[in-house]
Amino acid sequence: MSTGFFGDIDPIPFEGPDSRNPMAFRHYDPDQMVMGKRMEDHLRFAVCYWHNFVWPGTDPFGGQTFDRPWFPANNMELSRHKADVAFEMFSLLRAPYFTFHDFDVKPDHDSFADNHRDLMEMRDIFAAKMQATGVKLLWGTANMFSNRRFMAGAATNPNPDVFAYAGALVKSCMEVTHSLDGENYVLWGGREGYETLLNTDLAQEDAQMGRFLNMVVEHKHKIGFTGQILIEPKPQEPTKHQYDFDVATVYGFLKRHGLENEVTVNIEQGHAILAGHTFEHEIATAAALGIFGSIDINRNDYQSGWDTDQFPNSVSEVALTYYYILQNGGFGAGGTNFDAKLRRQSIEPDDLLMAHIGGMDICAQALKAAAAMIEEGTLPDFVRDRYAGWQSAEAQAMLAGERSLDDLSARVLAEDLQPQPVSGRQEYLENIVNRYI
Ligand code: XUL
Ligand code: CO
Repeated sequence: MSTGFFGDIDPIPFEGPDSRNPMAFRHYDPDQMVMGKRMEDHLRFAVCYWHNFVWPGTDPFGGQTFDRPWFPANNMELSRHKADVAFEMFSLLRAPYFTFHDFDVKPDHDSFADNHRDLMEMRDIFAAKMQATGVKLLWGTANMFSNRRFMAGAATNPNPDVFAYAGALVKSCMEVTHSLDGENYVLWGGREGYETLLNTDLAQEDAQMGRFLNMVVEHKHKIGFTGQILIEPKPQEPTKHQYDFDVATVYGFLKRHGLENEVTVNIEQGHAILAGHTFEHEIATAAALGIFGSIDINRNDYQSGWDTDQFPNSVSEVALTYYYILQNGGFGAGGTNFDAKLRRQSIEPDDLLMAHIGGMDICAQALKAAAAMIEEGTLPDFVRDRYAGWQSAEAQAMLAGERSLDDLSARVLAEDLQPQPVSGRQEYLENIVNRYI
């Protein structure tokens, strides 16, 4: 039954590239086969709860701009109405998945028991709506950064009682995720970081965060949750120095605490930009380290140094995103989550729909471009050929630890080795990419 929030509207149809209908997909055709797999199964789109149904349009200089019938959602009746509209939007967009924090879906209370009771009620409501609509849960997560109890961190808080509270909250949220057949559980280190070293013990906070994540993994196995545990890196904001700075930093943390085979990463484009990386750098790094998990596809503005969470709108950027994801075998349990929000002047209900339609179309177009690059083969072949020398017996012996610096020195002298530079052909390769955009 329609809530009426979006007016009288049908699920968004696919009309093809020539369509001028703003309420139609031009590239996202869920059933279209790409490299032997349905587009929907490649992209695994998820729509997030928080930016669409919770964020009121505030910025540092101004308050609410969105006028939603469920605001302020400080009671269960409004929260239930919010859920009705949320599932209506997921269905209209034909998005196979959604994502949420506990905090997004119910009123916030001081008492853990009150929060838990409301979360359980929403879990049951979600279960019924998921059954009715076929929408699935890509990941759940706990908000451990909005309430002031978490202002000095959750797992890394100097107060052990906050650590305990955070542990209890992750237990609830992971169990809810598990009972809704969620395919992943995310931990974004919202306030796991610091503002000033003058009040911070780095070694102590690292030990706390390592133990906390080990407890999360232990609990996952205890309850039989088979989804991925994902860490979402971000270099700063809200804290000045976030501990999960980027993929490489997270990998070091996982290694240090014995978790590199248990935890993978949810990489967000905007966070990569804040870290001074490209998105594809972060994806390729995670793939190389064996910890690629999932993505948040929202981008940042390149001029402003904060997290603007905009919908993707550049095919050339996103084509490289999917190129490296496809090269790594595609998503397993992960997917493409729109952790993206409207600009605060986009106040109409259909702005929410058009933002996602545009973002999904950009991703679909980018996926097709990436698949074409792989199928044509020049780019992957070039990289393979560039390293072909490493297939020789001598090179393999160097790599396998069978040679010392003395051995290398002896051979370089004996053979009078004078290696010759070879062109990296960057412009040629960039021209090939542009053929597919
Ligand atoms: C914050 C962010 C979060 C996580 C989930 O920058 O990206 O929304 O994705 O907590
Ligand atoms: Co995110």
